Amino acid sequence: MKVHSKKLVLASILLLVLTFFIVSCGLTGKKSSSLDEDEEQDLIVVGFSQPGAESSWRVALTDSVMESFTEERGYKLIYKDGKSKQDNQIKDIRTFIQQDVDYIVLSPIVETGWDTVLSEAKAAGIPVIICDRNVVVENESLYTAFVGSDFKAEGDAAIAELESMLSLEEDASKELNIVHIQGTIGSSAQLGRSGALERALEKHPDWKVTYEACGEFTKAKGREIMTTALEEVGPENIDVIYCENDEEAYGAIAAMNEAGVSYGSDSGIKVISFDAMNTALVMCMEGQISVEVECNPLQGPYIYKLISRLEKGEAVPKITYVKEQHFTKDNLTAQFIEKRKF
Ligand code: GYE
Repeated sequence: MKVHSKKLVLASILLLVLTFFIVSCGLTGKKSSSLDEDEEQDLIVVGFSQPGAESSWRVALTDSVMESFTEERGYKLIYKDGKSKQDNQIKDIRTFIQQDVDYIVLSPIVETGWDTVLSEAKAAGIPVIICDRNVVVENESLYTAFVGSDFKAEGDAAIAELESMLSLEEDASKELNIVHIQGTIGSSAQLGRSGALERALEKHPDWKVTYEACGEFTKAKGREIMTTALEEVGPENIDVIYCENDEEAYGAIAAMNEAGVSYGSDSGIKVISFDAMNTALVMCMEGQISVEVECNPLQGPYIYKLISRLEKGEAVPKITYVKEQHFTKDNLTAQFIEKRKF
């Protein structure tokens, strides 16, 4: 009997401890997970589709958007990198729709081919903000707003700077041979910047493009294209390199260094570039790059403002262009570059 009751007491204690353990575990587990869910439910979810990470400019855009949509401000940002393929971006948008995000922010790799997936987002009632590059769709109501650059204005600014530089030269009427390194074909950035050069060629019969290829906005491609251009047309037949972003300019400059070709504002080949990242601005200040047209990647705050307004039920402008300027070595100082964020 004695042994029996001892066993019984021990078993009951064990049971009690076990029950307590299970209940407390269950309780804390449930409590913390339901708290997380509550917190998560309060966050506004934004799906951000980037075309890739081809340039430091794009990394700056990603950072700017991420810094704007933080949990402290009540947002959850889901970031997706399309690895330089439109198909991947379309899949990423479909994933956002399945996840029932509150907003989609899309930086489209090219302008066309978005009608179907944007119709799906619209049918799901998810507002889409297009940023950086724009889209061309049959029905403008497929997206809520666009925030980004005026690429036509950027291209025109580059050409105007080049024209004014040439007008100061002694032999102002001489033929001008241009190497044109294009960005991703069909992207707004390429179309706007190439368009300005094309118009300039029509206006100046003595301007010629002696070599043209697509550099995909990367340094590696820029270098490859410039190496081939130097071999095929020769440095003596190149006066200007029109690079559609800084990465391509860095690549073209590397190719010229390798070949021992001189470049710069004062003598040699003139390099024209877009983005005006700080590294490139230093090169511009030092005279290695002749013209830098700014493309502002700090678009996060603009998108944040738009979404905040939409949250309040306010109307937003369909198009917002970010502020941009352009530079030559005459309007750059080290202090100015130091203060800049990109
Ligand atoms: O110039 C380039 C980037 O779309 C404005 O894409 C953007 C361009 C930018 O890769 O560096």
